[in-house]
Amino acid sequence: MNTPLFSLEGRTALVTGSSRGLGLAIARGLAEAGASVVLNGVNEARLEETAAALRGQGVDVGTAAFDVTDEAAVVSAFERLDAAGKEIGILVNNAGIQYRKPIVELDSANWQRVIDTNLTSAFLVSREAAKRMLPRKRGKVINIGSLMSGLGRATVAPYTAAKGGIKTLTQAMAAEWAEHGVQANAIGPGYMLTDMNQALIDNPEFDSWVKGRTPSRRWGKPEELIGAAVFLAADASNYVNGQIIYVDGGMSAVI
Ligand code: GCO
Ligand code: CA
Repeated sequence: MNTPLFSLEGRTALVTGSSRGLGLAIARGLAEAGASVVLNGVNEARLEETAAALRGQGVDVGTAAFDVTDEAAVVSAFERLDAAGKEIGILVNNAGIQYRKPIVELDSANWQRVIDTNLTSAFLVSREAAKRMLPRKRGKVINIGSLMSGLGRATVAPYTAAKGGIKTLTQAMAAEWAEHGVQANAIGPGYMLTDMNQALIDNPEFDSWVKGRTPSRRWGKPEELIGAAVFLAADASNYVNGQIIYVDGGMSAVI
């Protein structure tokens, strides 16, 4: 096979949590590189709205509404994709939530909810995807980590624990799947301009902390993740396994 290094032509990509935010930007970017994209979210109406808007712009998209934390729902979503003849060759585990509370005020239900949505979901969805990729000897799993995959910050303990887990889960996936031609890697976004971060963006103190600590002196734009996503989804990264690529304006490079 002689595919151009960065082309995703002929590949189908599933991006979890892609009705908005980073997932939507990544989905659009993968489609621009040639992939047929399957959007995912729990809110079916919002998902269809996003899909319709993208189709209006000529983007090749389908949808698969399911809850990434619900094991039975994940399993049956993949069975429906099989029945529809959709072979997921690229999986982006992007779905995530935030819940900010100091540890001593944090209840276990919210701890668990953040761990389930940001970490267990990547295990569940990747397991179903990999069962299908491994026999084909080809596939790409891209987990969305965070600066918090390697660092802590006050008030986001469950998110930090989940994103740290994403980094080492990615390494575990690489350990098991690389020999079968399936690459698992992660992207670690820095502080990005998303709805999830709106409260932080609107807080002048936090905003100047981010700009002061980030060598690029600004927040990242969701579309700035596309380059890393396309690289990790394409043949260009076929010997890259278990890595996390930080796209953070340099924040993780400095103290
Ligand atoms: C928050 C979090 C994140 C950050 C991210 C940076 O409080 O919401 O810190 O959303 O943007 O962890 O990588
Ligand atoms: Ca195409």
